[in-house]
Amino acid sequence: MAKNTRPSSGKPVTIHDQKLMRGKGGELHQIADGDTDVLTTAQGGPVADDQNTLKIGERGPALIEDFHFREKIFHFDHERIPERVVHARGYGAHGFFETYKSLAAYTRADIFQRAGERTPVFVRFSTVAGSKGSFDLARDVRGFAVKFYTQEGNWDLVGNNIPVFFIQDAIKFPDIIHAVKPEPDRAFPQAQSAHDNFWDFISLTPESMHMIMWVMSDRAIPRSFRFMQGFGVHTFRLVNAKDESTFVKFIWKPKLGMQSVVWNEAVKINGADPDFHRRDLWNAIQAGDFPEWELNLQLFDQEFADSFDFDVLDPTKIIPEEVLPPVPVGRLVLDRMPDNFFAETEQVAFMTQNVPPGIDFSNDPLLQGRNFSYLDTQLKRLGSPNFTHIPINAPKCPFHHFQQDGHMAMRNPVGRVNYQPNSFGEGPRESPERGFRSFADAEEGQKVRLRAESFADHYSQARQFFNSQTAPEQRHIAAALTFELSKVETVAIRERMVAHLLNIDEGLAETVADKLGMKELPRRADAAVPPRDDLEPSPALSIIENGPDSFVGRKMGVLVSPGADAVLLKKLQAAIEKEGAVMEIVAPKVGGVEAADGSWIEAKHMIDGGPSVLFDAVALILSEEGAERLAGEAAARDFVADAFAHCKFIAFTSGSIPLLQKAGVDPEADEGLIELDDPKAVAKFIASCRKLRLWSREMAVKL
Ligand code: HDE
Repeated sequence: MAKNTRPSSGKPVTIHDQKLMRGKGGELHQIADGDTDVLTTAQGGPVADDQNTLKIGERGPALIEDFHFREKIFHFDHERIPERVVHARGYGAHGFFETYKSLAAYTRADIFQRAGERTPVFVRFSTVAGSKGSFDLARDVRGFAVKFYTQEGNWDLVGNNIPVFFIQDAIKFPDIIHAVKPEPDRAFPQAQSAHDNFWDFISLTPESMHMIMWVMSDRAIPRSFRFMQGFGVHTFRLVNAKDESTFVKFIWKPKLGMQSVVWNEAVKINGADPDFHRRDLWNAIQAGDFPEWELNLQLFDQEFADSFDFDVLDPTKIIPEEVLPPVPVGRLVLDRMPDNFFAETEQVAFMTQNVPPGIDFSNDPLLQGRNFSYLDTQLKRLGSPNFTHIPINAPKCPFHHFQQDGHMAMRNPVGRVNYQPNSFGEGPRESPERGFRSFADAEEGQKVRLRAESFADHYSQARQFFNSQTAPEQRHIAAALTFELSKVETVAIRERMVAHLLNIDEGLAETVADKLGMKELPRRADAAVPPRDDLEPSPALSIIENGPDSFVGRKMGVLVSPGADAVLLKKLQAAIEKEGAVMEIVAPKVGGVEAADGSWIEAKHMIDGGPSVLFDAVALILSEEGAERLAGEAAARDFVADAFAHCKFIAFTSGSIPLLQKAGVDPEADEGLIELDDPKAVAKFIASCRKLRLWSREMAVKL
């Protein structure tokens, strides 16, 4: 029956066999048989009408017999799986790991035997506290989980961008996570640690103080995944063919160097582009700028471990790089986005217990607990013990076992024999030579629930971390603590926190107490062992000290107006591209502007949609008339004022001065403002941008 109907957009069309296609303007039009595949049900049956439910008469009730409708809605109703209980918001990419040289002396793991060998990997970055739909720039730890598809099975290095953790024993994990997540009665705040429950727990848990210093530092607001370090956190073991063990800590170092944003910027990015980190990774990989990290190992033996006051099994401690220099052993390159987010990034199942022969666990009580949790959680999320049948989780090496059946079994073993030993000579057999052998460490003792004395020092490394930061970084830590504690309503919690800070740095404690408006300092918290004040600062812990001195991989936002200087713009663009950076144009209208020479400048953003927080540096290429007009727009004034307040480098044409002035920025305020008045100025500007931020401005803007 032919019928007149009105699709959601476009003109009414007459639909016969429902072969419709959306045109460029969004309109639906009929297409001939053979142009595309025929739509089918999941059972493969061709579908004749996907627009109308089966009814009795045009205006009548729907029929339960409509199997296509029922299948479609049934499937839709079941599209969601439980989000991860932690690290729910994440973003993944494919790539490879390339081994630099054989590590056979330390490990028999196949992945580390041959120089130049490439192993496929899947990496998922994440935040911890927020739900799946939360924003990217939360102040939070970032997950850095790597699945290596090795020739001896999957190895999952499930790490974070911070090398220590809040707690020393896995039994406290539900508590810390309950405390940081939205409070259970009111269901807020989302993706924030700035609330009473979190700080209540922390203030009662001195072992978290080292981690707190990291989480309050700029590490917790990274510029993007591409500019973060990653850490395995725990001490692991490498075991060689002679069954000799070496302790190891894993560190990922980004080739582009580290970079973070400032808090005021993070808050604004979350509004302007909640997917800022996702988009950054997507854009970089799609543009062929493949992000890269080097895997570094800190290798040590028992004697070296015994030389410290702290325990290398304690995940709240680091071994400073200056004490034990990390050795680069390979590189990780991410070069392909998943074809489908759900199938790959959402369904990927990382598990700390996935280790190949030659890599083994230590007794770190957090790691031991994780080895239970990760398998358990996959069953809840993916709903079947056959989650390894999902392609993203399946090994890429040959595998043979007798596991069978269960929900969604797709790879049941074939043949008669599904057990061993068997006398039919069929099926796989264990291999004492090739198989995983646990390192035969000698263990004995009483069954106890005790925390070792060697885990008792909670403050010394927190102090060392703080002392290793540059002045701006220390200011950021103080500001973050003040902000977070200002959101805590219970005064006693604020005081307990300041009491802990007194054991870390008195100046820090005093600043925070003062900014919180405390009338007097609380009594210093009791420490289980006296904090040490003789630990050497570790410059490797500072982001700023280890700046890249390069603008490679960064993004420049250029604000243009009608009458802009197109020649200058081209010169700037060439210099940015030569530097290996990206330029995006912001204009009053997204359609672009006409330049002074009559050429057309295409824009990527309109000014309201392209605030300067999305860029690492900005340039204003405005005609005087254009600048005067933009000076009347709040979004344009914010563009300039924010770039200045966030200590970014700003280049400008003389015509742009009216906008600078209206935004409250003196064009001669400091060396971070560079007038593009002569041909050499472009090169000078790019050279300045390599410093990324002009931190000396920060005190003047009092952000
Ligand atoms: Fe996790 N963690 N975790 N964690 N973790 C999970 O596993 C857990 C810890 C980390 O992108 C869960 O598949 C316990 C430290 C990352 O899919 C769960 C303890 C470190 C990811 C789990 C910890 C991590 C997770 C939730 C305390 C850094 C995301 C979903 C002993 C070294 C992986 C899932 C991805 C995810 C348990 C502590 C890193 C519930 C019990 C320390 C990067 O199994």
